[in-house]
Amino acid sequence: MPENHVVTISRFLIEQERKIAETTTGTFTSLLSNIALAAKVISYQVNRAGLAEILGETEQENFHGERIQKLDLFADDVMQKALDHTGLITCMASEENEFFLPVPENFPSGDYVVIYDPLDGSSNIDVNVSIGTIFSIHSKISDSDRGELKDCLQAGKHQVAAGYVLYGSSTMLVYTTGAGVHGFTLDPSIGEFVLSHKNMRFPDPSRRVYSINEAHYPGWETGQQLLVDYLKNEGDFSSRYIGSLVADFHRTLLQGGIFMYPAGQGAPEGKLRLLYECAPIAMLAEQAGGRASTGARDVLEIIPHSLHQRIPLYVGNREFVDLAEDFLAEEDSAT
Ligand code: AHM
Ligand code: MG
Repeated sequence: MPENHVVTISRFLIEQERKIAETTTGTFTSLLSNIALAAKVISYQVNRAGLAEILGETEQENFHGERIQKLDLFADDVMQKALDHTGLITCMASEENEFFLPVPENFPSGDYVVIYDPLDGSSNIDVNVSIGTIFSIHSKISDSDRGELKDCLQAGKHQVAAGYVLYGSSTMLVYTTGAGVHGFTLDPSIGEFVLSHKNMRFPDPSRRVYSINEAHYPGWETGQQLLVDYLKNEGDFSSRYIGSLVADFHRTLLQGGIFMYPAGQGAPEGKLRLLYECAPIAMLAEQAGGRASTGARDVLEIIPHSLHQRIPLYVGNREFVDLAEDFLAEEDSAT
């Protein structure tokens, strides 16, 4: 018999919160609901990007020296406005901003810190390839009413929640609060995120897929080169690479495998940002039975030294991440 009810994200959040806390305050539910609202607004604009003159670059450069895409700017603004007035957070940090953002004085302040990459994979916007939003939530640790830098610079293992929104053939919101990973698909007919993937886990690694930008092969350390040589020659792996972290990670989570963005020539620390990209993805991976490493240590253990710190990333099925570490360590000890 067909199910005659849908489980919306709001309902699921309330039920989850009830299970965890004896006296539920609804604070956390409200925070994630605001992020879900921002996701819907961004999704709508992403879907009509070709029609709405919102494709392409602005005249502005960000502090990384990159031309800001119009949709980047839009998504950043939507995230900020969805969160700043809620009274739930003390400050935010966005990949698009050099400094952290204290909640404006005209709004009440709360106990959480939200860190986000408003639109990851910007280079894919204009060619209609999947992009995403990534978020990470911490409890504040300073006494300051409007947050301090140290509230943002916490190790990933202290995240209280993390997730992403994938703007793909459908829009999905996937999150964890430390009790499994759950995925919701946006049903455009009712404008709600509906539970579609409960308790997501990396599958058995029978499907062996590696995901990496292999054009950087000549600039990699020998251990990294040997690892990829092994995966394709002896490991019997296939390869997939979209160039959008959210989409590449989502596929890896659903189908198994390993995603890698190593250090290399021109990117000695790797490309991906610890706070906005790697730490939230690492929490999701661990909650789904996998793991995330820099190639030498667990991503969730790293205490950030700065907001825009970059690290190498290896994430996916536990055994494949362990294997990558072995290759990199072997080469390290040989040199
Ligand atoms: P961005 O934050 O500027 O969009 O860059 C991050 C993106 C990731 O989504 C993706 O994994 C990576 O850059 C792809 O980089 P490359 O084009 O070097 O393969
Ligand atoms: Mg990014």
